[in-house]
Amino acid sequence: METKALILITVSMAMIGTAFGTSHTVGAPGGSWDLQTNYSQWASRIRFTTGDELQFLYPATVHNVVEVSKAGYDTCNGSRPITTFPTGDVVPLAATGTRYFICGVPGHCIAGMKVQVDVKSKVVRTVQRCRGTGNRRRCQSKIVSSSAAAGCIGHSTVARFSVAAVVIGLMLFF
Ligand SMILES: [Cu+2]
Repeated sequence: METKALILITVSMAMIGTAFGTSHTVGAPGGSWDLQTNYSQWASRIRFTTGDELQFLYPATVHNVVEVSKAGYDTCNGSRPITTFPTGDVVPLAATGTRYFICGVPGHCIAGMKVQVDVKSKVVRTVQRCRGTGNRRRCQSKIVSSSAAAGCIGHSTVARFSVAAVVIGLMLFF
């Protein structure tokens, strides 16, 4: 019964971990979607994973957001947009791959209003930490995404714990 509950908790936590991504405000902190921010520097500090979203904050009278191809990004040409975002823009990063965004207002992309985002797949794994031995053994499962620090527990330890958990689970079920 306890094991069933534990497995249920682990599975639901894994699902929650995958469902909720991070919202990245473009240029933040210190900047937004403007003519001052260095976006290659901004993007280089962030690991974008599937399920995340981009939020572009800007006055709609001054700027806009146009998603373009790599060619459109390189040449600052927004004439054949993939998607145009007129205002208040939240862009979900659903799939892996590179996405390119520029400001479509003449002169702004050339001046630096362009951002390239590499979306990686989100790898979620479970880390189990145990304390004590025998009847006093208490274990705690924790979901960590691949972007988070692994801490002091190595991959092989994690794998061994997972195998042990599955074996114990099967023994109790059958
Ligand atoms: Cu602009």
